[in-house]
Amino acid sequence: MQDRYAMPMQLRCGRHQLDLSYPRVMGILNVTPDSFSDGGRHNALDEAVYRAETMLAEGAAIIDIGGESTRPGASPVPLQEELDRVLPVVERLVSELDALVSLDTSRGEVMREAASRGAGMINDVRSLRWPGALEAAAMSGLPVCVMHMLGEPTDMQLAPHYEMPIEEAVAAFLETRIAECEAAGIRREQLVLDPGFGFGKRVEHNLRLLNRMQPLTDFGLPLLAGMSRKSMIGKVLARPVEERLSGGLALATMAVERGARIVRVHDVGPTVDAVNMTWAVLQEGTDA
Ligand code: 7PM
Repeated sequence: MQDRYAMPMQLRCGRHQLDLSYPRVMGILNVTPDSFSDGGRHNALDEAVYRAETMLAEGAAIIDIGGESTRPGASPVPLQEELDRVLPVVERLVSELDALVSLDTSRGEVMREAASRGAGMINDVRSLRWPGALEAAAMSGLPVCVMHMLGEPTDMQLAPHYEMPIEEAVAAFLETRIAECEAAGIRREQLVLDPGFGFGKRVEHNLRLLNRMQPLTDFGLPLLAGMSRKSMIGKVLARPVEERLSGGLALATMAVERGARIVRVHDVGPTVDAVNMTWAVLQEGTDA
């Protein structure tokens, strides 16, 4: 049997090269105005840089910078506000920490401006479906994370319903998005695929999708899984958001076992340990 864990994968992220021949952790850095309520010790920008520095020291390979616009029920922030929030953080993480920065955005303008400041990856939960995003991403030459979502963040959790098994719906969606990206000039090898946990899915959908995620590796592209602190953990374990770490580590472990090469999380240190431990097991006894 071909070793499904042995696919060689490298992303060219601008100045950085990202080796995905083993699983890596992406640390979440929210740069919303309310993300920095530390009593005014620092300004928001210093605080963001400090958080990123901590996550890198804990072993994060990528820092994912995002505004609040992708959260369920959220309405998009105005363009200028997103630029003002995000670009200064990109600039400092790149110049001071030489970090591999990913941008959680759906806007072509933000992608363009971030790329020119040294961002290394585009993470668009809308998979480049907003006007101008495909072109901007293609122009940047950066890797793009293509994620499944049913509906829009404003309505996606109202009553998600699928006419086929969730894993088939996700695979069909990703196949279409891959084709659109390639048609726009994005090289296939620069794509990362994401099942989109929590985006237009009920808890049973999310659990089944994780359990049946492994066939998504058949696209031959790296998989990203983002389940950190999400409501699927809250619902199964009856835990509030600040008590979801153990559940999240179990899910990260399972995602890696099923082929994920990037895990997007808030709690970088514990996740790096969980993922590295899982990987050590997978390395022994799989046919190379
Ligand atoms: C509330 C609910 C707040 C969900 C924030 C979120 C993903 C992502 C997000 C993901 C990729 C969060 C999410 N989730 N990008 N952005 N994959 N690629 O937990 O699963 O941060 S927003």
